[in-house]
Amino acid sequence: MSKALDGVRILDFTHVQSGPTCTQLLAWFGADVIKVERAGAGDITREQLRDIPDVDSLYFTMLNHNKRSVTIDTKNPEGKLVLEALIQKCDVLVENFAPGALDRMGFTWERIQELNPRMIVASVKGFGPGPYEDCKVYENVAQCAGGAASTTGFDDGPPVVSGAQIGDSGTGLHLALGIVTALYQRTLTGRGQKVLAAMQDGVLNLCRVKLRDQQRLERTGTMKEYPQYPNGTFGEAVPRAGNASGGGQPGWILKCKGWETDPNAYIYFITQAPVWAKICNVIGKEEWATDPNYATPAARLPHLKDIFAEIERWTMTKTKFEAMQILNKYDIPCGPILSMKEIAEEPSLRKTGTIVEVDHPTRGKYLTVGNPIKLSDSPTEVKRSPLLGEHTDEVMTELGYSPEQISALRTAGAI
Ligand code: CAO
Repeated sequence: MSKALDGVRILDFTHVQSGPTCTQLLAWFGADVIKVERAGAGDITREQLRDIPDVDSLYFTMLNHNKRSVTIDTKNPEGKLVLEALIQKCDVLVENFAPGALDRMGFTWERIQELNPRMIVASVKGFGPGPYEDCKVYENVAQCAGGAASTTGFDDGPPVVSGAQIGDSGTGLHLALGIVTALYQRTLTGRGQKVLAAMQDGVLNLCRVKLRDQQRLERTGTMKEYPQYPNGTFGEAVPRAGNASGGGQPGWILKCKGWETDPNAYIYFITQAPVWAKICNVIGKEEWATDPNYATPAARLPHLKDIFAEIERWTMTKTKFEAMQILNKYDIPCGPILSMKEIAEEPSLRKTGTIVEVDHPTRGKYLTVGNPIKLSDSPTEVKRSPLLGEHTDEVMTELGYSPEQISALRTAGAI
């Protein structure tokens, strides 16, 4: 079966996490992704957080599936010529170097356009144009600068960063969308263009509802679905809302049976208005369904803390899975807090290809997250990440270099 991005060639100049998540997605959709790495070392993540000595780390292998690896010294004059040949042959150049690094290498937008006017140049940077544009940025810096940290955590504690890599993987997703959109526009214009996804912007886009709340707060001085209402105080900026749902249906994380010893024996419980009567029946508080203090969403808002405490008395008598089963029978929205161990062992996720077991020549078998986006006409087959420089000769041959030329470039340290 064909793949959605068959025939698209990507010059993948990415490293660490944000850029590689983007190019991995494009590879899963069928693009030929040629990862250019520095000879001898490669992407720094190959050696970071290693669990097996001298073997590519899970950090690297889980972000670089379905790619080919070539090693080129792009600061070597002959290496630069090889890179020029690649630029002429590829459709997209994706990079997430520190600001200015590509220019310092001699590959400005103007130079790339000279070499290939159809080339799309896609970049992840920490910040867009402005006071911080020259700064290097990692995941948590973006979470802090994009509004996620100030709005995550509990009111009486410090800002908290999320385990979800919204700064890196989130921006990689944004960039991938920008790239396929630019490819589509190129079919009409014949021209390439620059695509920029700044990590601060990507995080802020995912925190859109918090900018909504900032404006609500400024207009009304309060937000009734926040745990600060009615007894706490609101300041000038959107506060941390603990586990409140952030939408119109109040929710909270509640203890389940076994919470004393299992840190994940919890369930997210949503008191969705249409099923309020059913919630009252399940927890044995039938009278709340008609009591004017509890019967309507507006009446419940000042009592949310007490309501969740009462519901928790019920959830603590059930495991999170028992509670999930019972509540779902009544269409009551809820979600068990799943540990990574439980997710890794979940058979349905294996069946859909969301969790995949991959074999690797030096590491052996390991688990990875497969393509979360499923296309019916472009199925994803997850292939192991490349060894450093594994495809240098293959790609050089495709570029038209003879074995003698390849050998000479190798001797010169260009590849
Ligand atoms: N051959 C020769 N040189 C190479 C090369 C190659 N194949 N590939 C890269 N290089 C050089 C670059 O030219 C650059 O050199 P100069 O600094 O002399 O211009 C250097 O290697 C790479 O630099 P870098 O500054 O990008 O790398 P770093 O480890 O110092 O910084 C990071 C890492 C992530 C902070 C920075 O790249 C960055 O801010 N990127 C943009 C934001 C981003 O993507 N952050 C997410 C990272 S994941 O948490």
